[in-house]
Amino acid sequence: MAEDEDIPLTGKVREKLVETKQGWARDGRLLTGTTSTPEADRLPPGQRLVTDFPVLDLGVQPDVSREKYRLRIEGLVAAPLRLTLDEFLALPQARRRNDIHCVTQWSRYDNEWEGVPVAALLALARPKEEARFVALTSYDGYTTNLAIEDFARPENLVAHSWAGAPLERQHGGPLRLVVPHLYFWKSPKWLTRVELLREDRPGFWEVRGYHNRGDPWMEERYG
Ligand SMILES: Nc1nc2c(c(=O)[nH]1)N[C@H]1C(S)=C(S)[C@@H](COP(=O)(O)O)O[C@H]1N2
Ligand SMILES: [Mo]
Repeated sequence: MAEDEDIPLTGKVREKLVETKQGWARDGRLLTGTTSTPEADRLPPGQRLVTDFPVLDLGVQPDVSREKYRLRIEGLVAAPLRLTLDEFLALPQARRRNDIHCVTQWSRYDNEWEGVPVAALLALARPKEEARFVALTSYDGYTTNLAIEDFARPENLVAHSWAGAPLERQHGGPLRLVVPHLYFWKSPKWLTRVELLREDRPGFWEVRGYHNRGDPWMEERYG
């Protein structure tokens, strides 16, 4: 870990909201007990479609200056990266369109993202063979974790735009991860650090009762 910039959870976290969601996890709320596949059902079990774009976070939307923003890829990599926003934007850009599924039951179809594929970032950083997991940290102190296979999927982007415009701060701008095959809590907003690890390191919601992987079609809401 790079201790110089460890990011604490900011003090104004909406404790009530966290307690409520943690309670739902404890009680297994929202579970339908059915499973499906993306091929069979575009909408995962227990989800309902929305057309607006809800905002969910811990209550703090960090305002990091564009000059100070860094995206770091470190840990078990041959070539650690520490990109400024300008350096990030100078990398080859890609577009993806996908659906997002939040564990609190809303899904939103056809989101258009632009950014840099995770696979391209990993090709630059060159993970060591023993790297099995990633721990992701954001500027609000939020953390989440992924197996490297889930992180490296070709559809995943570190996105800076949504629907043709710069990603709004409330949705994670300037940079957020988008991992559309898992519940949206696995897509951190204001992403700043990707740490490649040998051992898994559960993040904010994962230690509060959420599932470690979060496949919406398997209804992996809670652990
Ligand atoms: N940094 C950060 N990223 C986060 C969160 C958060 O609290 N902080 N919440 C997660 C959750 S639970 C969801 S559903 C989505 C919501 O993204 P949105 O606000 O753009 O809809 O962001 C995820 N990424
Ligand atoms: Mo969520």
